[in-house]
Amino acid sequence: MSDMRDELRTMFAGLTGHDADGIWSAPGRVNLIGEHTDYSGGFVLPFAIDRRALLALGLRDDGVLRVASTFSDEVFELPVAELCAAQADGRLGGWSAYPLGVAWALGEFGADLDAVPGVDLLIDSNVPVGAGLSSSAAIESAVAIALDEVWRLGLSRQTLALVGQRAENDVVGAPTGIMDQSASLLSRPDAAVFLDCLSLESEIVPLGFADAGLAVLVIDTGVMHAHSTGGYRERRESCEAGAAALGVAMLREVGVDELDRARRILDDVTFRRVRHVVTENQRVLDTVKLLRSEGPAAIGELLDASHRSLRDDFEVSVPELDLAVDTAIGNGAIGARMTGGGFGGSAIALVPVDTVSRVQVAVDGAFAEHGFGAPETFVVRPSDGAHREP
Ligand code: GAF
Repeated sequence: MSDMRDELRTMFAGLTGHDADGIWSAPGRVNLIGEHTDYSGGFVLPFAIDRRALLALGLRDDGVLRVASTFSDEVFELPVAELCAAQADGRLGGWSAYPLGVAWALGEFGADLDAVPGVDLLIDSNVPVGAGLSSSAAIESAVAIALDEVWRLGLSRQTLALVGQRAENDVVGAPTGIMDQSASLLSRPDAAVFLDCLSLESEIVPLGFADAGLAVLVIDTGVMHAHSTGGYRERRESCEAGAAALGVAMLREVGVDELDRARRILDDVTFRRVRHVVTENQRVLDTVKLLRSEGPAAIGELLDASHRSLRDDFEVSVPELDLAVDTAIGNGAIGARMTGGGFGGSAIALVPVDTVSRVQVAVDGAFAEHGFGAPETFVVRPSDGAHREP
């Protein structure tokens, strides 16, 4: 991380002719459990990973917002005061939709975009893109905390998560929930964020993986996913339709004991979507309880059950994710599941530390045998949320 910071500082000075006023960073995340529950007001349990977006910022005195990155040659520039007009005419496109979308959304949450100073932003990231590890939320969250500080807005972390979500929903055009930005902004080292997506209350739940001799292995299938199109939106609509048919505002209000009634009222597909959300909410509560009472070695079966529910009821898994999960479990993982929105992306496996290599080799072999592209596998550590770097 300190190497990345030094390189970013040097590049920033080369690009702008002056030193950065500060460096901020925000992590990607994996979701331990609680998938496709956030937009139904449910429970989630993600944690930040040790892969981060990094942002160098310098104040300007001409009111202009200029964004560059280490991963694209495109540089975007416009007066801060023009953000609203640019958003209205659909000019905030490409990768700049993330940082500029956040700057615009801060205006929606009270920033006076006619009065705040201009800034130069240079963004770097080592969160893999399209892997279901929230590379976009990492960028949004880094921009959100940096601008909140230099524009002296004093917004809470939870409000900044809503700002990132607004950018994602209204500027990027992905109808996502609040989980990813919350994980990036609220996480603490060696812990998960237990978030109630209805009240937005959150608790930090210690994970204790290292003490239990466990590691979390990410298996990035290499199958790219996007949430602005297709399946994600459809699943969300099914949940909303299910809630309406059951006479509630959000599926969060439906308990496991109401599933028999739901089965009688709903068509088969909608019922299965609803059953996933309702049982997944319960699995999050059970996971938190087990983590607190028995520790992480006890949660394996809940992770496996979550995956089966996402595969069979919610139908957001793909063959590569199923193979990753089955192979990990067959080679010593105590639990495994897809993580994130699905339709590609990554699985996670909770693995005894001394079994990590065996699982990696087995997953590589299984993918080759099935003719799938080689996956990327790496261990992640539960890490700190967004912060200003020293
Ligand atoms: C994506 C979305 F961005 C989240 O809001 C969440 O819905 C997740 O998919 C599924 O749990 O990461």
